[in-house]
Amino acid sequence: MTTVLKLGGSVITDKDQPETVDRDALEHASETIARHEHADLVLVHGGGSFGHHHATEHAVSRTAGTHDTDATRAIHEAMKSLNRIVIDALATEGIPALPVHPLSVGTRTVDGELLLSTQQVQTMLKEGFVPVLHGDVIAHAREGTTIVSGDELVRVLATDLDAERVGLCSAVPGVLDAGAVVPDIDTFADVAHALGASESTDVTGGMAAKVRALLALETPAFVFDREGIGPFLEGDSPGTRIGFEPSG
Ligand code: IP8
Repeated sequence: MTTVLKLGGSVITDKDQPETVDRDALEHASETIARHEHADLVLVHGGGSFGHHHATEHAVSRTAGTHDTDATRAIHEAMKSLNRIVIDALATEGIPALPVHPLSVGTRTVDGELLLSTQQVQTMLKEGFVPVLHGDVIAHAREGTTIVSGDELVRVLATDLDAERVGLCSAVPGVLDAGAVVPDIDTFADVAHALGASESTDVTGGMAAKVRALLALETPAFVFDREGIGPFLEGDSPGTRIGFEPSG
């Protein structure tokens, strides 16, 4: 049973301080994953203060591209640095984590559709590794390069790998409406009134984009904070359940 878990950039970095890791949060997440079943687990992490500041500086988003190689490399290298730090933290806890860089395995069509090769992820899983992907820049037909968010990667991975559970660990304990966690979301209209813009620099749309991406899945998806990682990996339903009604 494949599980896809995204560690949000706002969980593992200080989003307001350029290129700053939240070591305590990253260690907590790594320890929690190590203590739970992590066979058949795919991890994805977001950009946080590594990707988003560079993307904003160079005015690159999911739709607005660049042909500037230096800008593309700056964003990609920042994300690779964060990925290395995440992999190291996981490895310290004994998790057999391996990097997968979307720039090298994904592309966007002229219509903006994300195409991602997942054979390497599937083989890694079969061989007992934990693949770790990350938000990145990718080549985009007629745009040069654009940003691919971790949420988009989660969506494609969940579909291609036929994942049974998807979890997004974010800075908040679920999707919030007036400060309270919304337990279930079945349509975007349920929460449209509650989803404002993300407060920190985030070129990929914050919680609204997250909810839309998860609604597109035919897989139970959950949004929770760091305290939800353990319960999620144990098969519980922490935070907000989005878009799929579990049958039992
Ligand atoms: O934090 C964005 O990924 P996200 C990645 O999952 C970059 O939206 C490079 C800004």
